[in-house]
Amino acid sequence: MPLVPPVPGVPRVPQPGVDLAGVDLAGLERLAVAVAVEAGRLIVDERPLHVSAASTKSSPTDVVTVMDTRAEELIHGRLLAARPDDGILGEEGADHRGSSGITWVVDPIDGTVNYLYEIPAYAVSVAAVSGDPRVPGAWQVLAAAVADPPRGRVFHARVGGGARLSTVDGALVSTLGVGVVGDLAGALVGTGFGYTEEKRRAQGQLLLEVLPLVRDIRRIGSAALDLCFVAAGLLDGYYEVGLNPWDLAGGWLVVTEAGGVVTGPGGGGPSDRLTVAGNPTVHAALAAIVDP
Ligand code: LIP
Repeated sequence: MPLVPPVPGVPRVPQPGVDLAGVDLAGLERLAVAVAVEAGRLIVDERPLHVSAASTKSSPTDVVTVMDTRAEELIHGRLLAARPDDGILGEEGADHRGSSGITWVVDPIDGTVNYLYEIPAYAVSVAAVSGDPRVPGAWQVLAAAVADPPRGRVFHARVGGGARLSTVDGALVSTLGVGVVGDLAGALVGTGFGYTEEKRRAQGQLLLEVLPLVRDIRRIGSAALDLCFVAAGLLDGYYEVGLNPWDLAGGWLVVTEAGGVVTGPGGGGPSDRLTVAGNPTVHAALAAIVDP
């Protein structure tokens, strides 16, 4: 018996062994929202006049700024002060295994290149998960927040609690629901690309398969926002190869709590090998192309 009742049409990653009965899901969501909003304020209000790439990671285009690091340090500190027994896995190096069975998966700035270029499409993603997010298919998101600092908004959700868009001051903007487009030819589809030549060649080949069959493609530059835009009906579908757990964790739950479907290879959990999202109809049609 799954710990969380299944929702028809929404594949659930096998439940890792955390008994949700004792978990304050609403409290986790509140904490995720508070920390994501505070980090969002930091990266906007304290942005140096000239942000530069402090260093690069997987390739010369995979940049990290001083603000990525500062935001992750803030998030790490706030979460462990509130919940010292939890684990943390962050894009900029936080990797702390806790004892509570809950791990926070954090992307301090998702859409770093957009942030570097002052393109207003970046997010702060903070998600509480059960299981081990380092192992594809062995974890599930319990509560999450994706702050959209340029717009002063935050997407948030908890298992069984629905998905919402609020202002950073806590006012509800809307309850989220995926779009109703019923066929791929009418679907606006988001995607993204990795940072290495080899990955991009493969991603380009896959795009050649998808592009002729959909309404249009949008490359927003933040997986967290892509997924939240699917939840809000601003995109009808999204797929990407090469995401890290921190890119996708927050948006994954926002989509499924908004009535959408998010899967990875073979219909399992989303992973670095593949993430596909959409309303159930668009998701199925898109997955048939990108996950034959
Ligand atoms: C980004 C992802 C995006 C992907 C970019 C990049 P980052 O994450 O959110 O979907 O297409 O290449 O990986 O590196 O800005 O945190």
